Amino acid sequence: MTTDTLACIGLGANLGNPQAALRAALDDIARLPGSVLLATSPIYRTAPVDATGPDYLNAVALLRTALTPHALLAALQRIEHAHGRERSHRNAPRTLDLDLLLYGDERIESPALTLPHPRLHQRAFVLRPLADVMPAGVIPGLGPIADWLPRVADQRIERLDS
Ligand code: PH2
Ligand code: MG
Ligand code: MG
Repeated sequence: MTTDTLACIGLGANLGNPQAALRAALDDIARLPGSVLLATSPIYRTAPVDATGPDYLNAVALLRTALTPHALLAALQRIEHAHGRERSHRNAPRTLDLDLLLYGDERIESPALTLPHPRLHQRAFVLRPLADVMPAGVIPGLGPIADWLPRVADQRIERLDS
C-alpha cells in the first residue's frame, strides 16, 4: 500500500534572476522529505497576467509525496522565503512564487489552501507547463487540462531554448 500522492507545483518569478531562482527552487523541491521529483516542464517566458512588471518565467514540477497538502504548502512557503520572497501587495513582482496547483484528485477549501488552485484553468502560464508534465491530466471538477488550453491561446507564452 502507498499513501503517496501526485502533486503539481507551479513555479514563477519576475524579479532578480528568475532562471536561477527557478532552477534553485527545483533543487529544493527535489529534496523535500518523503517526496520524489518525477518531472519538470520546460521553462516558459510569459506575459504578466493580472499583474504589472517584467515578463515572468514559469514552470511546473510533478512530485510524488507523502506530505499532506498543508505540510507541502508550508514547505513551499519556506522555500519561497529562503529565496527572498516578500509579500507587499497582491500579485506584486516576486523573486519566487511556488503555488500548489493540484494534489491528487483532492478538492480542498480551507482558509490557507484552495485545491485545485482556483485560477489555474484560466492561465496559459500554468496550463501549458502542466500539460507538459501531465499530458492526460484532469483538473478535479473541471475536466482535462487539454480541453482548457485552447481557451487561453490569446495569452503570450514562449518556451525558453535551454
Ligand atoms: N503570477 C501571478 C500573477 N500573474 N503572470 C504570469 N505570467 N506568471 C505568473 O506566475 C503570475 C502572473 C500571481 O502569482
Ligand atoms: Mg501565483
Ligand atoms: Mg503564490
